[in-house]
Amino acid sequence: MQGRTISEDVLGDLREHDISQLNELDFSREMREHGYLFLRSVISAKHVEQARTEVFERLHEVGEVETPDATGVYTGQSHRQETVEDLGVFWQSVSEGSALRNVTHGEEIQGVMDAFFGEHSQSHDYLFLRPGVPGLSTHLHYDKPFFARGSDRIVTVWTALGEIPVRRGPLVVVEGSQRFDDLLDAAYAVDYASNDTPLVQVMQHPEELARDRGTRLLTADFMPGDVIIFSMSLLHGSLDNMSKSCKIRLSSDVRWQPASDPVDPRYRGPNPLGTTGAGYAELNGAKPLTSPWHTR
Ligand SMILES: O=C(O)CCC(=O)C(=O)O
Repeated sequence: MQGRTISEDVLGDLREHDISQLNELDFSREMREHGYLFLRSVISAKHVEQARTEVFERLHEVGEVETPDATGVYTGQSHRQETVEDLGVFWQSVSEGSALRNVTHGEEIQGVMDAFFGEHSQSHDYLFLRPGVPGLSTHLHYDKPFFARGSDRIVTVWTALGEIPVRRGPLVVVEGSQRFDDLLDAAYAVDYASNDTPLVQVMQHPEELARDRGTRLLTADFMPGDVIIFSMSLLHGSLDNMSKSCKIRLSSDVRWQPASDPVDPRYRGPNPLGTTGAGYAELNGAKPLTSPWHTR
């Protein structure tokens, strides 16, 4: 993680449930005690394959993946800057592909989220699609208060768009971090209205943080269509993508909330503004893919 091997003693497995157990789960207890709910096989493998193919076809057009299919092998180069007129418009069109939306906003996830909230739920239209190239990872951070301006019942839904074994840099959560009041207070104190770029990431190395707080970093070998629903108050990030075959790790994350709560208008509508007002152009995915240690 962030270039360092994590010792086995601070790594743990996410508690997992199968989608068939949905009706027996006590969602509020799971969220209170663990801050997340990890569900296997929420989205059918066929739908995930269709979404992967759709995304990687678009990345193939701009020279970033080797083949126009679901494989997702990074070429080590990009012609995106020269090929597309507007990077934000390009990324919005990739993020709004119908097969992708069928996974991230379709009936399968809608049913799970309605059950989770015990009432009709709705999602942000704005979608974070993350093609993680080898060598890259996401630093630890809380999603609160970033997305919590509309509803305080909002959660993140993170979906594995393909196999994401531990070597390929899946999501990591810090066990018990929904009770780290000092870090949560610091996250709340971030001034998003300021002109300075706010520091939302926790810069201490994840292994040291886990040791200092007597806790563990939890992850899993994710399979296509596995979903983790987590609280805005759970510290999370990802492992580094260490794929030797240059496979891109593809995932999405979208915020969901009860439909009866107000929705933050920045993330809704046909052309959502996003956090800064730049729409899809503000996302990391909108930048041409580059890897710090591409070796092919
Ligand atoms: O997938 C990742 O690397 C990070 C995901 C994340 O930060 C989120 O879902 O809020």
